[in-house]
Amino acid sequence: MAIADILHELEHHPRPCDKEGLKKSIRDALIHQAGKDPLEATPRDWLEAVSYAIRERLIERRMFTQRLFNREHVKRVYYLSMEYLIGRMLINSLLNLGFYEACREALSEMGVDLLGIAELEPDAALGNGGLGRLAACILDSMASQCMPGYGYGIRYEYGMFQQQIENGQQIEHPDNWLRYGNNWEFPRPEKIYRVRFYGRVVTHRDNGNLRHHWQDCEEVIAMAYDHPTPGYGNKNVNNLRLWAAKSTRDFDLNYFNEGDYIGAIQKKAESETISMVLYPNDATAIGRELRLKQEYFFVSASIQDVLDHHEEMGYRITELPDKVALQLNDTHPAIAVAELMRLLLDKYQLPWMSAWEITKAVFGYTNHTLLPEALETWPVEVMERVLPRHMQIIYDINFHFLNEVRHTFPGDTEVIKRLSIIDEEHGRQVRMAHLAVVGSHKINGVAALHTKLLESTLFHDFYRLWPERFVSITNGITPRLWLHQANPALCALISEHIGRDWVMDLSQLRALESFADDPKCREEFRAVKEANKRRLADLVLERTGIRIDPNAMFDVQVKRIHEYKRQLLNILHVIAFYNRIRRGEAGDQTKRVVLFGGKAAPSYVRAKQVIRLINDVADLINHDPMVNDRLKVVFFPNYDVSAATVIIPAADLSEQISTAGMEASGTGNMKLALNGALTIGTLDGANVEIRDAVGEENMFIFGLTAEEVAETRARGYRPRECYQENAELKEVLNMIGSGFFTPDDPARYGDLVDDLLNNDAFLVLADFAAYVQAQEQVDALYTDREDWTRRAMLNTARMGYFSIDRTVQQYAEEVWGVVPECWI
Ligand code: 26W
Repeated sequence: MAIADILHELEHHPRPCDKEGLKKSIRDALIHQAGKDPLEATPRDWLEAVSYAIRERLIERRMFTQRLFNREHVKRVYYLSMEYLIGRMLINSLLNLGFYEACREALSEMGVDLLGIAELEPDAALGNGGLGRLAACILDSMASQCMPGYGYGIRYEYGMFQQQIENGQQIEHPDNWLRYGNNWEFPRPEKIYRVRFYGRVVTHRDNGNLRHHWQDCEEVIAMAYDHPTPGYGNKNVNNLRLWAAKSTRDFDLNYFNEGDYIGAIQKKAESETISMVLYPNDATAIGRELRLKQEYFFVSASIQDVLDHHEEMGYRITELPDKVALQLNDTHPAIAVAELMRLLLDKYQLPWMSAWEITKAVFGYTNHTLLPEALETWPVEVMERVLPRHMQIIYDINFHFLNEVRHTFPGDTEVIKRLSIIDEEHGRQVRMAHLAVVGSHKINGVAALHTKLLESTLFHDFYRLWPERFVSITNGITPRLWLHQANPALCALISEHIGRDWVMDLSQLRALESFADDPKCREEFRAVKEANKRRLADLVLERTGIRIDPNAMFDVQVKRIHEYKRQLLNILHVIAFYNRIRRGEAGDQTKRVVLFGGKAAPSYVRAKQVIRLINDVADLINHDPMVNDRLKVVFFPNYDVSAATVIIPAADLSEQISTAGMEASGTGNMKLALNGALTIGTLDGANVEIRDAVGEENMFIFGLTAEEVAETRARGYRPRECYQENAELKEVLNMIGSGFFTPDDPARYGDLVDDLLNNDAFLVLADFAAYVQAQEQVDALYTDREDWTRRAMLNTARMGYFSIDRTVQQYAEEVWGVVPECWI
């Protein structure tokens, strides 16, 4: 009876969401949670109080959502991802919940500025780049569309490092984001699972069946932290569950009893390092044992949690595929295939074939990269030592799989070698991508071109074997963050013309097309862009001390620093443009600000060198009186989600210039085009589909296609010929190589220039001439501000397809088989 009363109370008297209700909650939280006298409260205390007030409302709705899903016995999807690049929570939660205005006024009446305190919140930067941000956009979309979707990941104590630029060079600082605590999370000390490592497998026969016992292991406890994730414009609140590593009590007792007190404490600390830090590598596999332990740690806890819930709901284990879909965000969680098999075989004692059919039916695998150095493999020796039972299972999976291959391709021994989960050629390695493909019923690329390349190159043999498993699901971005939140001025303008429904149905933006021909609307659109540019100019001044002119064209390349993304090509053009200015050949009066932002992996020497080169070039150009503000170069330090929300709405030109065939999709390209930037880009990743959507005439496409890149390489590419043939390129490379930008250290970029002339693995020189030509077209168009604005508006109007909601609907229909379940 008492419980029923509580439920009744919760249902009929939830926390009020009007201004007065919020005010009371904030005041109470300030005093009773933060423990602060309002007379002495600092802005950070107010931030703490507001987040408490909001989370009370989030958790109530979370409970209703969960009860609804349980009552309706829905099928659920669990998204397994090592990374979630979320950013700040406060404004996003308020906007999604619809409390923004009420909260702003409530605070304002207490003398507090909402946007001011929101700035104090640290970014949750539990991801590297595209893959982690995609996971965060997918969570927002699942909640907004009432999908029974759950995120699982790791609660890293330290997220993506903070980048500082010192003397032009990147310095990394630890990201201690939990320093002031985290009010958005609910620790669940009772939600704990044991995760085992090492040990050995003992086999015995039981009624003729082989049984396996994994014993003498080291154990770590995974403890859950829940992060309620509100949908937009509904009452749905989903959950992101992140696991933190804690040492076990058994573990403590064993070691303490041996009398080695200090040693015991040390071991305890070691076991807790599993969730300590995010590896900051975005495109090179990390061969460290700790990384494998991170991967298994969160996968094991998540799958135990999923199966526990399945049992609690009273379902049979054979019903798993009717109730559960598990999505692998790249291969990082691919060990999940072996872990589920282990539980089905050793715990539930299912026969091999039923266990395998269940496993394949629940998993889907998304590939995010073709780069060979990013493909994860683990030495068999390491896998055997860290996860001995899983290694046995992988061998068994491989045995059954290769029999199927032999059946399909009789007598073809080469195909066996190529397809085997074990790579025998490079010192016996487990290929995690092969495990993921073999264990999944659907495999998807993240853009049309990327999927085509998966089918024709990386996974070609798998494609021949199982063409029906391959699907293409082009990435998307959440309009809630990347338009509604990041660009309030443009939102207001859009909604004035076409209403507000575009936030949940981005295809409605198409109705803006006709406004592009209206001079008054163009004027308004331009005014919005100019205001956003002023906002960015202020931030650039604050962060770098560089003054930029909001009337200049803002040319933006923001993304991780990687050779294939070719920030180098951009800076080569900057230098060529600078030379034209010096010679009085730069033609019209277009002013440009070229802004770079992005982090280099700490061990990626060449990427760090590129950052330094950009800063060296910037330093010289920005101080050359001859340039006289025609050109400014900015390296924006510590590019993160929060910086992106200011930079992207202010961009005129979006640089998407990767070597064709190497960028799986890109999502920054979508954010920039949606916010009315014109793209200069290669036909790579989703750029191809962006071209189809916005029209080739509203973009600047240049350079070799993926096919031409492959041909050029096959023919034997000789970059030095490009240098010999192009006087402008020659001048630029000579300047860098001879120390024009670094007179105190003229040899600094000698090796970089040598590498461009002799190797140039990313075809920078091959695309240089075409890129410079495309940039001339950019300059020419920018002088016609009316036509530029018209095309910018058409970009915004035609980007609806790239909503993450469309992406998630495709996953739901083509991979997961889940349907929305909404309460009002
Ligand atoms: C194991 C080390 C490691 C870590 C992360 C290797 C590879 C990765 C990711 C696959 C890198 C990544 O973020 N990939 C990006 O994923 C985005 C979302 O699908 C795409 O838009 C980008 O094109 C792709 O580079």
